Amino acid sequence: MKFVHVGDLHLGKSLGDFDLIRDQRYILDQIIDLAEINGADCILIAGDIYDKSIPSEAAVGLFDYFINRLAAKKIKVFAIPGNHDSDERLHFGSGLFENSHVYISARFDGKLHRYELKDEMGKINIYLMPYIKASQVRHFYPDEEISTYHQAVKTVIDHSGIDPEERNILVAHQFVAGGGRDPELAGSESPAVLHVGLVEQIGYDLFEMFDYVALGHIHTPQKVGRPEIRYSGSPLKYSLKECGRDKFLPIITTGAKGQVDIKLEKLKPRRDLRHLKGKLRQLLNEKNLCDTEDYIYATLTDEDPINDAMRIFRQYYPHTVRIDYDNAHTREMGQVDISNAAAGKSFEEMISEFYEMIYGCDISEEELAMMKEAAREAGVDHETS
Ligand SMILES: [Mn+2]
Repeated sequence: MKFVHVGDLHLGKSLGDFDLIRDQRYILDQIIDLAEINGADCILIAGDIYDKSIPSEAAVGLFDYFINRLAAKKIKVFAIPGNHDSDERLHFGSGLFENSHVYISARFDGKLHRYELKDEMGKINIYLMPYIKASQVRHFYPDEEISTYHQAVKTVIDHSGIDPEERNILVAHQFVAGGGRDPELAGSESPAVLHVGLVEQIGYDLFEMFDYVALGHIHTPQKVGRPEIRYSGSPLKYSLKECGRDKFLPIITTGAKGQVDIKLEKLKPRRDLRHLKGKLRQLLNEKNLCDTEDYIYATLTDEDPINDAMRIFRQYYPHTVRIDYDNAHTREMGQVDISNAAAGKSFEEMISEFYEMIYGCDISEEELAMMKEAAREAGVDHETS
């Protein structure tokens, strides 16, 4: 049987000022084409279907378009929500969709939902694990020892009656680490993922009984521990840090138990995201002006800030997302060690020093009072720090 694996679609997302909905439609069409060319029977969608828990009309319309096209081509859909999705909203209509072989397991009810498929070699089980938090699992298993995400996921797997002798596939949206190494982040995952990663970390050894694990959550395509446990990565570059890194669609072919072949098809975006670095004059030089329709992140090395740089740049590269500088001034700023900047300092000291560093003069009483008020509103407890 053949599967394609996607995740972290983040439908409705934008990049700087640019709405990506047309780029997303373009890449979904390409995914459908590749699925068809490769003779895929199913698509596994590993969460973060939408960028927001209340998705835009355009985002909902696009997902509707996607699953309709897949259903029309008789490609079965297996989908779960990620941490960006609303379980309840994604649950809507899912009972009816099953008539069209669109299986969305959106609500966590303590066990993995299992869907059974058949091919010439017998049955193959697809298990769907919606994004879960340890607290949700504790609710269903009050007597189990669950203090980590690893224990939470282990508890759910242990209670799902999985036969390790059968062919099993899992779709999940969690932070899985392999062989003592953290997965490589793309920078566009939500801040919660970046900071809570260690707490949420699940060892890949929990997935031994699965022939393939289709993961979502991390936006950089990569395997975790073994080739059959894999993050497809997001289909588009959603962070400026991803310039120069390609995106792939894994095509998975299953044979007998334990036999899995994985091929990676490169995805080609409607507009790439490129990083340009140099002096403004050089970057706008005619011979550099290729693929001007791409999304551009430019780092200018001019020593003096250029008035209206964005407006000038967009005349040549209309989809410039961001401009920053790398020159003597920014390097000097960069040498300030911010990791220790807050150590042992009061909020007032920290803000005053920062102000002086940026503006080269003392902060006024009035400005300091405003900063304190802003910190209080933001819930920063500066009395104790
Ligand atoms: Mn995501």
